Amino acid sequence: MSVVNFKNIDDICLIEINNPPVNAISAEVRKGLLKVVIELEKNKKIKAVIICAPNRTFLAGADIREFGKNVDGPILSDICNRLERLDKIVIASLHGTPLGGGLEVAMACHYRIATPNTKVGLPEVLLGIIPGAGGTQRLPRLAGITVGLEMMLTGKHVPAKEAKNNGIIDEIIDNDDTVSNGLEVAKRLISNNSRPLATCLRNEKFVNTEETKISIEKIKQKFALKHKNLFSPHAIIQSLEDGLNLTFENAVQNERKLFADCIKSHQREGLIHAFFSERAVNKIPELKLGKPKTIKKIGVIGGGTMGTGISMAALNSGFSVVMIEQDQNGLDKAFEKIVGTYDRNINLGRMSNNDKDSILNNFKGDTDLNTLSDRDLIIEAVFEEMEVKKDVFKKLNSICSNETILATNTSYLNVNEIAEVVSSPDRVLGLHFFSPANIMKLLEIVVAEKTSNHTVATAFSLAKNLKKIPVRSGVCDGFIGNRILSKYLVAIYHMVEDGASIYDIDRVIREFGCAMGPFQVIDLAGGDIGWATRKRKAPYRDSNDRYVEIPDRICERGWFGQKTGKGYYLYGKNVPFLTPNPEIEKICEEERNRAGIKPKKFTDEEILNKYISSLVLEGIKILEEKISIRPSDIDVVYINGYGFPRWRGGPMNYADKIGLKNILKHIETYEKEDPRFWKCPELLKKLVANNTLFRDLN
Ligand code: 3H9
Repeated sequence: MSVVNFKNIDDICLIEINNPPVNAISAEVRKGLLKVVIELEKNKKIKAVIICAPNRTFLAGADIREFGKNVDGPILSDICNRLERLDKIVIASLHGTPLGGGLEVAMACHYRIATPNTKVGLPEVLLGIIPGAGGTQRLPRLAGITVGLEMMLTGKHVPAKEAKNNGIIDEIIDNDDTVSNGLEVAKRLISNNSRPLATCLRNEKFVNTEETKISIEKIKQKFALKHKNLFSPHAIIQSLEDGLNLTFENAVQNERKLFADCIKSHQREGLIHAFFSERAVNKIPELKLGKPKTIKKIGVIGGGTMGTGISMAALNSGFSVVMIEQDQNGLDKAFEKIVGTYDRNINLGRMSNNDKDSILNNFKGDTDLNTLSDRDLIIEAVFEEMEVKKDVFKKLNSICSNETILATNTSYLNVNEIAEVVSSPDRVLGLHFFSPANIMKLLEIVVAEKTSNHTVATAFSLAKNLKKIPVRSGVCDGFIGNRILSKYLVAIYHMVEDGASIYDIDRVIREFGCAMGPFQVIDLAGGDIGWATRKRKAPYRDSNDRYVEIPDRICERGWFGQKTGKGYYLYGKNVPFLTPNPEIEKICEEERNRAGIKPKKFTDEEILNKYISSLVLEGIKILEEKISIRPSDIDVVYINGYGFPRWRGGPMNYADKIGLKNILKHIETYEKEDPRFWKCPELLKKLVANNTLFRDLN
């Protein structure tokens, strides 16, 4: 069976596309589609054409694996234009997720029908490209310039009802059979002698007026900050703006040129790497061997920031949650925080009072751990102290059945040690959520020595239900994310003690594309957190390791960042954003003097090289120790948990891009200055010697 099949039923031609899993428009699909279109151009009997894809979804877009490769085959844009020019009524019968090129094919058809659950969108911007098959010209003609631009600049998936209201879909049919829907509508349109107007000819919503200019300007301003480092959003706006002054044919050609520029860009490569990496996280050995258990009832121990965030994440996905706190006061505070978050969402129009009530119906707070005896899964989020955690797990061991999965939300502690206190450690694992846990997508799934395949499979299935991106990590201090974070923070403090300015470091890392500089992050999270970790580790610290005391001096003054109004920056009602704390530089100078260091100047390039090299250095060690299965998992952690620019594809992908040879050269140079900290991993030397990349290990 070919990927594109067609049959004529009387005067109707039914085209069915079948390219699993998501009917991506590969070269084969384009060839098949063009062949049918050429047949139809010659056929005088056929009056209507239906395009559908009766498996999982209508075409979900171009086959993005082909981007950047030399692939033969007709251009989708040309096929769309020929389809639109056919002298028959062309109907797209949609279901699933007609996205990108899929929606572009549909918009080139003369009439669009959809099942109620269909979601449409042009998500190209998320991949660093622009719609390249007429999307920037046809969408605004159907939905208007403002709606069209918003859709293209956010990449959001629009539900059928909304798509119908704004003119993208003509009819919603409450029947999942897209073939019979298509046939019914085709027969009706033929018998009514209707001939819907081709999209390219609809100009009423696509006019170049003063009002249009103002609307576009408003949208540019709205997205300016979000898109400041990106290339493709500006190309989308340009394509649309240019189109207002060009004929449709020329506008589509212009769009192709802009599309080609995007395809060549590093941003496209980085974003597509991120897309596939986020799907690769699920390819782990345990999922082949383990069978997920059904989880309905969740227990959360601890009502602090993490406990409330995890509870909301679970509640939002329909789980029943029991939260345990030490006393009623703790429970009241936690409940207040949860209700406050939902109330804010109601005020922002993101949910209704009814939604809030039904979510909170699934929530119960208690001070008695025994209440957790009926839970399928319990997540502990108590104080980050080994003995405290062990005590909780010992109690859970006697309260819950051997079937209950027990998870710790520790960020650093040894999950193997925690598991030892439980009679069946196969059901113990780490579920490391990131704060705020109801928002952040990343979930590190920490597999301990004795964690069973079933437990791991259950955790991955839970992550899917929570709409999180799970990444498998082995056990080590800080797992994947925090271990790398600890390393690069030390590298950064070394730089500061050597003479670099804290504010230059933050600026350079922001300019690189990170959401925030590391010192901003410390101020946001609270300097006391890192301080507590440093104190915990102090007894085990090797006296030969270089230790910079600057952050301790700052914490000793009670300056923990935003929550104390002072940290590396100053905070307050009338204090402008990113106002440096004027006393910090003095503390740095004193510490440099105390350590006998003669400060030197750092260029932006030196700062960036050291930052990236330290990230990659620890990433490689994590691979060598098999804490992470593949480099792309590290990328996913850094993009989704630590604000690393998605368009750079993550630190390991970025290292590939700038060349592992260069990373090796930097690390070997730094190793001469500080051989303990910068000891060069064998894996890096091997990769460079073999001329291979991290990508080859994925
Ligand atoms: C475009 O169309 C440009 C146009 O303007 C044309 C210009 C000429 N290609 O996500 P899932 C794979 S740009 C290749 O787990 P779900 C995916 O890797 C494109 N492969 O399923 C995975 O493979 P594996 C615009 C693709 O149900 C499998 O399909 N379109 C593509 O959670 C299942 O995917 C988009 O950006 C693709 N386009 O979600 C849509 N899409 O099993 C991107 C998916 O080996 N796709 N795969 O890991 C999506 O958003 C989601 O995949 C979708 C399904 C919502 C469709």
